[in-house]
Amino acid sequence: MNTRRSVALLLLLVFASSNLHAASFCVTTSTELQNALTSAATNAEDDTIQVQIGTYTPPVQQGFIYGSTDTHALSIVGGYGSFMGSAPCSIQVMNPELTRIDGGGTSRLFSFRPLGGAGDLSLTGLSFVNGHSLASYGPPLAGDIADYSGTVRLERIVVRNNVSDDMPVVWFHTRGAIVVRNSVFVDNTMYYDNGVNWNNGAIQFESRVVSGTAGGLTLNNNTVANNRNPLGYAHLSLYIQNGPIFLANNVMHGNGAVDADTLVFMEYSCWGTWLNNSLGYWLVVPISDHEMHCPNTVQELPPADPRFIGNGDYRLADDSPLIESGANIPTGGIGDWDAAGKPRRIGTVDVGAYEHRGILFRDGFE
Ligand SMILES: [Ca+2]
Ligand SMILES: [Ca+2]
Repeated sequence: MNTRRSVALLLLLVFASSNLHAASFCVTTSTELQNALTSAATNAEDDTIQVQIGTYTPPVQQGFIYGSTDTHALSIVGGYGSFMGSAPCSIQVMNPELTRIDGGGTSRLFSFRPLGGAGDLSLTGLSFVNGHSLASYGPPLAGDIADYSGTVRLERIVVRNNVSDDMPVVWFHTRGAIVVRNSVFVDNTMYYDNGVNWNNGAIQFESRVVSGTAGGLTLNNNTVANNRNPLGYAHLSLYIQNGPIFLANNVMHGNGAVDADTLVFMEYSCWGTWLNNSLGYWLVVPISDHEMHCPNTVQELPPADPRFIGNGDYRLADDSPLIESGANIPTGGIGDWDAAGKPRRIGTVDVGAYEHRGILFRDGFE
């Protein structure tokens, strides 16, 4: 067999094998979305669900569910559309606000519930809004996947104006790693106080590796602001067990205020670097007697009002101290797009989920 033929055969095999183990869905209605999740949960393949631009109403009370024994990966990506009569999902835009999971103030929104597995689970380019979960249904947006060892990736998601009557508004709990970038968690309310402060974050990410050093938390370029709890707490809660924690270019502001905007809980060990964050008032709280230093490096921006535009607009005002204040190449990277679906970096990357467009780019010049 000559070299050219063997390369062609190899390519054919690569395509054939990838097709054997990957399924792709394009959904344009709420029913199609849940049906795709149900199929993905049992097909023993890696899945991508492309979600057309629009508003999706979750099943009453319980929300959309991926309840699975499938150990493969699942990626759900919003922003798809058609153009000039082309097929659905033939083009993609990056703005997460255009593809909305909307609970209408009565339902929770979405949950990952695989019983185990190691494929990555990801949500990209989606908004989760107006969710309301009652006590027996759990958080509006959740991945309670305590036996899962894959990586959870949240990229360009917007979580806004949700209410939880019990537990956090957003809660991911896994034995794997969690990576959250360019995402917005704002104006959410929780009514919850079980007396355990690590379990009282409105936005809560837990990476609990039982042994070894896999897993970990990476949060880069997120905005977590104005989350409230009339019962006392509403901070960002990060729980790390036997893993590293990397925080870069995040802004946390106005989350509750009884204890802190940001609380980090470490059990057994904690390392990593924190670069160029504006964490508000923050605390690191040990859970056990075995902690190392947490983290190795902290370079915190000087405390300052982040100066959002205001009235529910969490982009940076022209005089924000967070403009041009980020770290360009942190561990975990910054991605290509900000939370408005625009290029992530102009000059030096800004702190928070939104890149300031600059004077030149105002008034329709974009
Ligand atoms: Ca699957
Ligand atoms: Ca910039």
